[in-house]
Amino acid sequence: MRSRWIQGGRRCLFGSAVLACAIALGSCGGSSDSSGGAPVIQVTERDFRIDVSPAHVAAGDVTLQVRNAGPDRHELLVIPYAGGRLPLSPDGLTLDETLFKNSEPGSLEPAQPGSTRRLSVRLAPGHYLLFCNMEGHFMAGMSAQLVVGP
Ligand SMILES: [Cu+2]
Repeated sequence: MRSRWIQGGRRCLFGSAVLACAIALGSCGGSSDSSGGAPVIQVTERDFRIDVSPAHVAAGDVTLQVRNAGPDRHELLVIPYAGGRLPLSPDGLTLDETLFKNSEPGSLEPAQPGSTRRLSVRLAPGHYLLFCNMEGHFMAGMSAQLVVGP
């Protein structure tokens, strides 16, 4: 399932395939944001996981459409991620946000279950981590990777 979405996202990057792809897959990441033409990535948060579709996108302006499927409140942070373990705060329940405060392309404050919000970010090529940093949520599994190509 996951590889099918990744393939679909890749096909959407090329010219005339965009329309066919959008029709075939509906919520394909190649579909354009009506306001600015940036590709839209569907991000679904729930207790306790995050799904990102597609998980690959071209560098540049990207719109994250973030749905909180609940049942808890969730926030979203986007940070560059080179892999490996991320440092915890002294409380032991969250990641230490002071370490990536200046490199964070974007974030959303906690939102109610059932809500859908949009976050516009400009992403350089690389790997990114999307996660919720409310107490215990990252450790419980609320993170997902997004790969941004050149
Ligand atoms: Cu959360």
